[in-house]
Amino acid sequence: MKPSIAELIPSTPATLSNWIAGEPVGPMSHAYYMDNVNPATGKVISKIPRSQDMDVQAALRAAQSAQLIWKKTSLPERADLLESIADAIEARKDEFAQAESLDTGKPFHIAKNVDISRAISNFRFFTGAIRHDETGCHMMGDALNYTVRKPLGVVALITPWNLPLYLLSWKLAPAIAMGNAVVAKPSELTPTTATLLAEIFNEVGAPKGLYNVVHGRGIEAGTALTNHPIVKAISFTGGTQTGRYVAQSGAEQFKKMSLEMGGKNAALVFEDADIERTVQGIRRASFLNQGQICLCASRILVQRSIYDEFVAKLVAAVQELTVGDPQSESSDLGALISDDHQQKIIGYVQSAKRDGGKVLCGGSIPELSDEIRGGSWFQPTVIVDLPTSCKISMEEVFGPVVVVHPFDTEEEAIEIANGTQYGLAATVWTQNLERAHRVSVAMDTGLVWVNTWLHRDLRTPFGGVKNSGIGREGGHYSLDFYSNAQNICISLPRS
Ligand code: TXE
Repeated sequence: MKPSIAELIPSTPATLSNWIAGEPVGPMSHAYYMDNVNPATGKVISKIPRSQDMDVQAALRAAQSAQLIWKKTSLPERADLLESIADAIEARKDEFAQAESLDTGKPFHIAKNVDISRAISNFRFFTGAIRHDETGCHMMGDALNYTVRKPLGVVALITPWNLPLYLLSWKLAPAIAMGNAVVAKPSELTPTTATLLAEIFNEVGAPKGLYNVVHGRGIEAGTALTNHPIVKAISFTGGTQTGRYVAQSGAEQFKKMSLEMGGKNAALVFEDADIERTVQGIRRASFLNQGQICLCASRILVQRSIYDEFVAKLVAAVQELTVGDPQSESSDLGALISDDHQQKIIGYVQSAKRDGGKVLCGGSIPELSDEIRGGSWFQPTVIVDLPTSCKISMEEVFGPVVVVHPFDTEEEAIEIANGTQYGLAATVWTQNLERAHRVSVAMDTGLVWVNTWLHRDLRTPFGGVKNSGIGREGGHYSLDFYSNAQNICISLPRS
């Protein structure tokens, strides 16, 4: 039988280490440890190092030494290592899923079937990508050009709390596949799976220092990393304001940068959509992971002729969602990441009410059992009757809250959808193929899904425009980002 959440919380919090050169090490300024809280219960589950400049420098030096060896390995050798990492995570899948669920408050079954499954797929995908990759070759009449991809050196991976291992592995697998060594700075709110992964690297015999982990606050450990000249590229996923700081510090030294930031994603529902399928699709797009995915739909735009019917069906479907114990298979939603985040979401719902919004379901903290009452919870919430320009419709809430707005024409829907500072993803719900294409290309976003959401082929370009980000990752876009392309031109004089 699965243990209860109370049984999983240690009576004395464990102490997590940084991982530098293949060894677990504490912070050099011994005194500083930070609490890692289980957001479902509010209890401290571990203590993490509050790393500073010196810790980051040690990790960077370890990465630099490892990279000198690693860059000499062949692509098939790297592919073998990636594959063995995927196998080793798979062998400890439940352990990883439990750690992710405890750190984030998300249901265990979602951590296992979404987060950890995808982390394994990321390593497997880039195994295949480098085994089958081709680079360019351009023939001239009297010369041959060919392109080689060269490693960058040491890269910094800064990752958020919403999909901790999923997003870290999305960056880490192509980074090492291309011959780089890595220093990772996971979110201070979700440090555990990045740490477990360091054990896996040792288990499979990776060079010591290929993957280093430095825990701590963004403003300390994060900036020490982004400012350091050893770091040749930064891949960051997180909030837009943080991305701005990261970009500023990286720009000074012309580091390569991939920034994946916030979103305020619109779902455009046309009167010719398959309503049942659309309701199910939008419910998933809005509330998976408690709405804490940068791709989640948070503004639902519905054509007026079907507005009342659609809203009624959406609300009924949302009311069927179960919020509760992350250990239970029947929980659809778990806890939010923290009390601070819960307060931020409550603030947005209050602002919506002040702007005249009507809360049709949710809008408050759910009733919960004693075991989890101390956590950071919020009900899935649907709000209507708001102007499209109000605060909650323009800013990223990053929680289980959606607003629904009616529209009359296609042009109006496009204008509302594109009317924010963000441009990450959109979904279009229609059975008219021409409209699907016409509206999709009109979206100022990096990604559009038609009649689906989070349907991912890992070869495709992933990233946003406007304040949602710069750069693309996925397939050869990742291989390009984590390497420098070099063209070699060989003269072939005509005899
Ligand atoms: O993320 P931060 P936060 C959005 C979401 C959320 C908001 C803030 O709206 O409410 O961002 O979340 C590290 N230099 N997203 O504050 O701060 C930090 O330690 C270098 C969207 O939790 O952006 C962590 O490892 N690094 C999002 C990482 O950056 C710094 C996912 C992300 O943290 C740093 C998460 C600095 N100055 C939040 N400051 C998405 N796009 O999926 C912080 N960090």
